[in-house]
Amino acid sequence: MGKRALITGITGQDGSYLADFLLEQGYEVFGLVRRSSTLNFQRIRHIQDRITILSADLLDQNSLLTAMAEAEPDEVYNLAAQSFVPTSWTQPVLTGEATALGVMRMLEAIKRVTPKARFYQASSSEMFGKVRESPQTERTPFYPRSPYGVAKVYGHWITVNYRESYGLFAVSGILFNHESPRRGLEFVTRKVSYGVARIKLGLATELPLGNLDAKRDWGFAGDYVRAMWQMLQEEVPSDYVVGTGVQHSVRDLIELAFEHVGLDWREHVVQDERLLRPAEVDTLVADASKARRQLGWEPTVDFDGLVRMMVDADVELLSSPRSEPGAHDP
Ligand code: NAP
Ligand code: F7E
Repeated sequence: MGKRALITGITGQDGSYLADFLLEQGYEVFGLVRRSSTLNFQRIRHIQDRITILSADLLDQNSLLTAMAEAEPDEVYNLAAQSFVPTSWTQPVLTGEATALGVMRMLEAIKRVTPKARFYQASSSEMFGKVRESPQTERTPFYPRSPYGVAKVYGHWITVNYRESYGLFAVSGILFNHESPRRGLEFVTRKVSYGVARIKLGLATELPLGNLDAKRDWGFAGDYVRAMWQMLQEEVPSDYVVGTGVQHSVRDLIELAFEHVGLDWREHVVQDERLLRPAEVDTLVADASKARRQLGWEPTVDFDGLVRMMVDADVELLSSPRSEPGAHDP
């Protein structure tokens, strides 16, 4: 019989790629979805009849206990979170409830209902924040720079703590930025690819951006969900850094994206002070040697390939008559 997996955050970027991947592996997939006034299924529409949707919210312990009892999962992937860094300053309490305490509620649900289930926590390179060393490994100390980063540090350590306190198979993947045509429109890579496509098609002339000097290690989301699964197939639970090891600035990103459609970014990008953050993470780059060595994980898409993929997808999306942001494959 196939394994059963429960994914929180299945309507998000990573949840949708992970669901695709697990279905390909023959899993029965359960997805936890919170109630909202309009359905938000763009990213999972193509697999909607192959997965089971359960209604629950990370803020509601009872709903998680019920979902766990219904799904009886072998593997649980906790990808749900308030994941946008700027929102964590305007809604710090909500961010703490979902991104920090939500992890503990998930672990409690597992401990009480399905203690044999393996648990993946979506930790983040934002925990490194004002970096103490470069590149960052599993041993680099954390110095988060936003309420989001602080909440992720709680989620990380409560996962380690439940592993050590109760013997749960619980692991954290410390993932660096990963992107795709399914990325939310507010994150910088998608904001750029979508903005470039709009300018190319004559739908806009300007693209307002914040800090162009920030540097990130950007990879492709499809590669990163494979690493999540690989972590849960190991004999011994352990935490892993996942990233490409290659760093680029936001300026590199816009240069490449505009160049790809034959435009000069200097004629279109405008700096908007309101998009600067109260505290910035200036530089991040992964040393993913442990994941490469132990899991055999390798990224298949490099920065150039990623940016071109995203720009091409958005040009195609906006060129089609009934375009819907976020709905695009892959
Ligand atoms: P995303 O696209 O923003 O998706 C977040 C998901 O969480 C959505 O499905 C959202 O549901 C759900 N959610 C939010 N609050 C919830 C709540 N209270 N109860 C239940 N579900 C809730 O994020 P992503 O990029 O796929 O990232 C997945 C996870 O990895 C997140 O935990 C993120 O913080 C973490 N992470 C991401 C990256 C990255 O570069 N993408 C890197 C490191 C770590 P709705 O659709 O209803 O909003
Ligand atoms: O910003 C700069 C911004 O919002 C990247 C989340 O998935 O990855 C993501 O967090 C950089 C920052 O991602 C704009 O200041 C400039 O330095 O795309 P982002 P993020 O904050 O790195 C981590 C790993 C996560 O865990 C998070 O969940 O780009 N930047 N101008 C801009 N950023 C945005 N969003 N918009 C701009 O206009």
